[in-house]
Amino acid sequence: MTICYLDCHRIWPIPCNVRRTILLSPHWGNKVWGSRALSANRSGQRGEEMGEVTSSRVGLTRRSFLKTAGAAGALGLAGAAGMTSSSNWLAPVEANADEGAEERVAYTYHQKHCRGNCMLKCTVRDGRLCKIEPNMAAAKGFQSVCLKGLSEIQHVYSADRIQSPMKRVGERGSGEFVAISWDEALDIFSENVKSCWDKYGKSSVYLAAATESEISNMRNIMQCGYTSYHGIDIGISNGLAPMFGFKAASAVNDIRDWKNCKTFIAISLNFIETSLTHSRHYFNAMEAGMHTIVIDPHYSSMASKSDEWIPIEPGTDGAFYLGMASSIIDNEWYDKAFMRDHTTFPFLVSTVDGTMLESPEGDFMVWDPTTSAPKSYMETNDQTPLEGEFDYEGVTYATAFTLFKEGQKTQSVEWAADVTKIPASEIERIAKMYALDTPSVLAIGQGGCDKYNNSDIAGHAAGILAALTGNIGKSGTGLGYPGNGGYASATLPSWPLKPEMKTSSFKTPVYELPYVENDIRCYITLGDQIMQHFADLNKVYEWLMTLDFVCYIDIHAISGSQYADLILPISSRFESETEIGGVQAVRDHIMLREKVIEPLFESKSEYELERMLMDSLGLGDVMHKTTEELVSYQLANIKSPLVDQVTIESLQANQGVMTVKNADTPYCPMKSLKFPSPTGRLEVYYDKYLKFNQALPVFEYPEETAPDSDVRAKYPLQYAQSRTRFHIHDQFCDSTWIQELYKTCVEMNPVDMKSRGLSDKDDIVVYNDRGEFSCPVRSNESIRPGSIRIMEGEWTKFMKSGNYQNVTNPTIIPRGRVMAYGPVIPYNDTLVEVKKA
Ligand SMILES: Nc1nc2c(c(=O)[nH]1)N[C@H]1C(S)=C(S)[C@@H](COP(=O)(O)OP(=O)(O)OC[C@H]3O[C@@H](n4cnc5c(=O)[nH]c(N)nc54)[C@H](O)[C@@H]3O)O[C@H]1N2
Ligand SMILES: Nc1nc2c(c(=O)[nH]1)N[C@H]1C(S)=C(S)[C@@H](COP(=O)(O)OP(=O)(O)OC[C@H]3O[C@@H](n4cnc5c(=O)[nH]c(N)nc54)[C@H](O)[C@@H]3O)O[C@H]1N2
Ligand code: SF4
Ligand SMILES: [Mo]
Repeated sequence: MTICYLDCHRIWPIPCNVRRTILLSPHWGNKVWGSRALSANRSGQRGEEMGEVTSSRVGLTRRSFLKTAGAAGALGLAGAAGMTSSSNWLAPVEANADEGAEERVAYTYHQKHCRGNCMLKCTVRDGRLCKIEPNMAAAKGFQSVCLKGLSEIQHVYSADRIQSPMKRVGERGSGEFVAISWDEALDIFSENVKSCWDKYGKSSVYLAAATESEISNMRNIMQCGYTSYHGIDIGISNGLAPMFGFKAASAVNDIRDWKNCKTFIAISLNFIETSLTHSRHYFNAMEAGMHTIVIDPHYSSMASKSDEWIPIEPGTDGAFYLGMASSIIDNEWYDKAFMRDHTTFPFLVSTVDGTMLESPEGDFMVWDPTTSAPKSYMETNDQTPLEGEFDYEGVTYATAFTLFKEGQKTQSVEWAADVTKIPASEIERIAKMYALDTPSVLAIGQGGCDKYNNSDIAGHAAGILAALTGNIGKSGTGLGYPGNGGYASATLPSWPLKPEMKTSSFKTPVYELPYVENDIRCYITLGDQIMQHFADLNKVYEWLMTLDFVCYIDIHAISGSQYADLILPISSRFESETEIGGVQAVRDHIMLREKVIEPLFESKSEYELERMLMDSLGLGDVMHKTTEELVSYQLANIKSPLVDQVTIESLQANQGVMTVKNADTPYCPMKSLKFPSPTGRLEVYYDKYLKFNQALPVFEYPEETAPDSDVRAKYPLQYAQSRTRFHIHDQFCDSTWIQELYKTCVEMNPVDMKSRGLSDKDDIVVYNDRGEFSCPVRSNESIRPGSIRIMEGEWTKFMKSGNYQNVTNPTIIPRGRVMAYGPVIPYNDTLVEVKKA
């Protein structure tokens, strides 16, 4: 069993095997930073001011409670009085077990956006959730829980729970609400949605859902525009997708296969914190001899537990990869046979216009030295040249590899050193290890570089490194984001609806809604997508103010709730009206969600709420009648070679979980080396992007944070937003148990603080031309000078003023519009200045 525990300085998901950490000494002008052991007290400061325990009990009918209690509002704990404030509340679980209280156990699963999906055993005593443990019926290696999971005992009963439906009574955005009945709430919902349908059509309604949301019918029944993601977690994938023919965006083996890896490079990835419960496999692989190198501007948790930390200039990962590629080329460390047989490097490209040579049948061509003419790539043999220029019918063709080598002359190792601020000798050393000390994994995160407009170039360049060296598909290799663990899973079908019930397409791309004229009139958000899924919040608020109807549906009243017309409470994964609350198939398991406790307050489970909302529109009859009916249907209709038969009863007989077949064999999806692209090869040359000069990756600086950016003179600090083990995005910010360990702050290197006259814990203002916010600053040597860091998801309520999104960069670049997954929201490409508040 694993309990991921926290103390004031660190959280380690397993009893940690402390590794040697090599700190390089990069030079900042004449300053040396990172050359000494860094303080362990990086982000988890024990606040001297302990998290305040809120025990306010505000009546449900009290007017303006949101305003009174701050933007997010505290409704208090009607019906759960004293729970959060009672220090003896936890003790009775064990201590009073013999006092005759009614006690039972139920099983559920936890959140997914931390990449966890932990299976939990919950003890309920006299109707109250009072103890959470890992479910030991899960397979070994999956029996985990972290502090966030443990603290649900307190978080479920949080003072920030939305307790009843509420309607706005003041101006939109004033935060003035009154509690109303469900009947009134459903009338408001249906009247407003129908009014938008009548006036503007069904596509005027936009439903946004947090990844945590499980419901899937209402978007189709309403035939509205729908997203759960846009502009997020797609940057590197944009660059990798063409290599796989747009049918995949990574080649990640099950992380249990890492024990076969020799060289592991983690870049823009803080895996042990952002895939906390998977991290045991990282440590297992290190024990088995895997050498680990972390490329990160900041001294991350991952850096602190790996063999090497190489600090990099933010936003320059692409240049690092290209420098590695030059090094591999210059030293001929590439795998010629792999390149010839499994990539498009030998394919012929016109030197005149960059197009790829195709046969009349549409086959790409390689050069045939025996006939001195092109032939189909399908006839590749060991004579097929990887390099060279060839004249054919009046045109000169070069192989894609020759063109790449030529292009790399301006992207040398020395050039990369200048851009990334990593010494050339280090780039070369890492390139050699990656190419020769194999198999190697290039593990790329979805934070960091992914949140820049040049991330597609980095993705393309990373793919080229794998294509040059063959570090892909085979056991011990890997390319791309490994955060979900790469486990095999069955897929559960959704409830069958009428065929015409499909979401409508957007006339304006979603990421641009706040910034350009568009047709959306009604915004329904499941979870706080207002704050999380856009940048430049002041613009987002301006847009919200123009809408006909804003409906906010969530467990807790998070920052965006104050802009709603109607707020609806849903319950957590521990609460359900019926014995069966849902099912998931993830991480090698089928897991059942049993009722742990009744829905608290007036909240409804998401499934129940969905049914009520659709009934209010007169469309509920197409849905399942109960959640149990849905779950039974899903289990009966799993079409997966990994599962023969599973029922609610068989799951219940095994503490709510079942492992899929072959669960203990690490899953390696591309081990046949038949890649999913049309040619079955890694397609390294992107002729589709010729117009952007990106057929082969050509590094571009990010816009705002480029060294010569005009904005730098006024706003010199790069603003990084990372994820933290203490939160899942905006979830758990309100958890007072977690606040005892981590409180909202901006972290800054002492060098930058000193030059601004700041002291630890001063309140500061972070600002740029877009806006500002204020919160305390914490001194942290782990932060790269020239950058500041905040943990994304922080609530307005815990700021001194403003919100962390007030300053973030929303700029979309034209190339983004043709990319596989659309443009990136370049959150990290943001410059700010700070001053004492
Ligand atoms: N506990 C927890 N886990 C989570 C989440 C959560 O909210 N909480 N969220 C999940 C989600 S949705 C995502 S997308 C993933 C993201 O998971 P990660 O990709 O691990 O995300 P981050 O921690 O934001 O960023 C990774 C690292 O990139 C570094 N970095 C920043 N800028 C750069 C750069 O320009 N170059 C390089 N090389 N490094 C840089 C940061 O310092 C950080 O250490 O996490 C998932 N897991
Ligand atoms: N500035 C900046 N912004 C960012 C990022 C960044 O790096 N910088 N990162 C971005 C990234 S990578 C991501 S993935 C997004 C993540 O942002 P979200 O998609 O919003 O994150 P989630 O954790 O999936 O969802 C959290 C919301 O869902 C609610 N919730 C929890 N459980 C449930 C449930 O069972 N059902 C429903 N309906 N709601 C539930 C929570 O109360 C909360 O409102 O944020 C993005 N925003
Ligand atoms: S927050 Fe994530 S890692 Fe922690 S217990 Fe829940 S699912 Fe597991
Ligand atoms: Mo994400």
